Amino acid sequence: MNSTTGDELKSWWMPFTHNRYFKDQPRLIASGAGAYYTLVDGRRVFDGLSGLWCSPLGHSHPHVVAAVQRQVATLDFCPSFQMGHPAAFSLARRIARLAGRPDDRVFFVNSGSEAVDTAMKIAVAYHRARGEASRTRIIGRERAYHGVGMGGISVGGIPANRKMFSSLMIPGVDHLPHTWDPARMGYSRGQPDWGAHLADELERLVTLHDASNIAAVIVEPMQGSTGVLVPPRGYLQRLRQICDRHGILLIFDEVITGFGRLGTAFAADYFGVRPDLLTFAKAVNNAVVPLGGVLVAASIHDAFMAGPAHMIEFFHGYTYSGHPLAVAAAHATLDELDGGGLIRRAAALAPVLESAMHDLRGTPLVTDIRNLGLAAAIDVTPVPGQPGLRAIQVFQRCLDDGLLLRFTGETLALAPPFIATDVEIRSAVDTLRRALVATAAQAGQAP
Ligand code: PXG
Ligand code: PLP
Repeated sequence: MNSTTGDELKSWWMPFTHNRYFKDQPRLIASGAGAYYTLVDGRRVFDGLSGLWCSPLGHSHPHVVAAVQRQVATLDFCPSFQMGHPAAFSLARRIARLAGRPDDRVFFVNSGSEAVDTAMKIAVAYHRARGEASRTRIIGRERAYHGVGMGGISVGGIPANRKMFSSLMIPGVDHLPHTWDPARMGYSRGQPDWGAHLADELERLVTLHDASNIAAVIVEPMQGSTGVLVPPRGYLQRLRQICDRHGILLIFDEVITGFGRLGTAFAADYFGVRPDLLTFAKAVNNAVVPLGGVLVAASIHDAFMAGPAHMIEFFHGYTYSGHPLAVAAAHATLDELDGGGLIRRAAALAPVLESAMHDLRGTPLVTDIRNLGLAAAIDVTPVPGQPGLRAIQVFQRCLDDGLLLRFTGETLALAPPFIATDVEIRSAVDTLRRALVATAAQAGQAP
């Protein structure tokens, strides 16, 4: 497939990758432009997952490229402990306004994992600052992905990410059940009608642990990484009500949903639910330079602003918080997403993706189809005794046919860039259909 030899590939221990399988059959990308990658062998593939859910403008967008090039030649780094640069302040204000929460504050970090760990620390420190130091417990959810920091895997709900590290994980965590039940919500278009009552499990956990010990609940408004698990109608509203009743903070992890994936600036807008803390990363700057952050309700921020003014209020931060290149890329990205109307375009494309994906119903191997905004997933019948293999087979056929999508477990996910056309989206789904039919035929399971 390319000229890179096994020896040249050996030194990089790749993240979340079957390293031996990959290095045996490497899949290497040489360049990206717009909605397409070019592989090292010259083939062009449609980027059906917007990078890793993070490149809504496609690749090497000229406005973003120019902004980063200008910035690196002007101010390549600025310490953010005790110093600052103007564009980071204006970016924070811009994000708070985009969220419709102009008085809220933004704490910058460099990834979704850091955003999650930061939000957890803010939640616990906030209660302590208000004299409720016993509120330390954080409630996560099964099947959740909140990154790979010690905090994130603790509240996360992916067994493989957790099982090696039980002694390292933070204590005092509990989990809500996930909301996916194929028997009751299979093939739902958008939000399933069934399942709002699953939020009542939070009441049960509050009774068990007592509200006075619980700091926060963290959920992805739509679970992205584990396969586009869409919240049942009314579920998030009910979580909000229960949190309010018991003085528990609600954290939305919007690392995937933030900055337009659902056709609104944030999932909080889509669902009409206001979280106390909101984590973001990825699409905020089209993933051109690592950047993440936490949007913090003004009242939470204000609780920290006690004590003498020359004292540090929150002992937390990263060397690269508010990095000038990341900030420059974010300003340019927001010009396009918001000013340039690309979030509206994502909303307009969502029904195209929904209808194309649901037309796959009845295609060999397909066992469920889910979608929300410009994100969708199908589940496939596993190869008996070899979990995960079927999705890899379908993924590989798609790649060979010019489509890059995402596989995880028995799920294949599509989340195209917002610059994609409706023709490209339908064509990507057609490629997926061909791959399913061919994979089934080879396995002797054709209809
Ligand atoms: N929270 C959520 C909701 C995420 O989706 C993170 C936190 C962690 O972000 P960082 O920047 O630390 O990776 C994520 C990341 C996939 C996939 O294909 C998803 C993520 C990352 C990589 C791949 O599903 N989500
Ligand atoms: N380890 C050492 C020895 C450090 O000096 C620092 C930061 O100064 C860190 C880790 C944390 O690095 P970062 O701020 O990039 O998260």
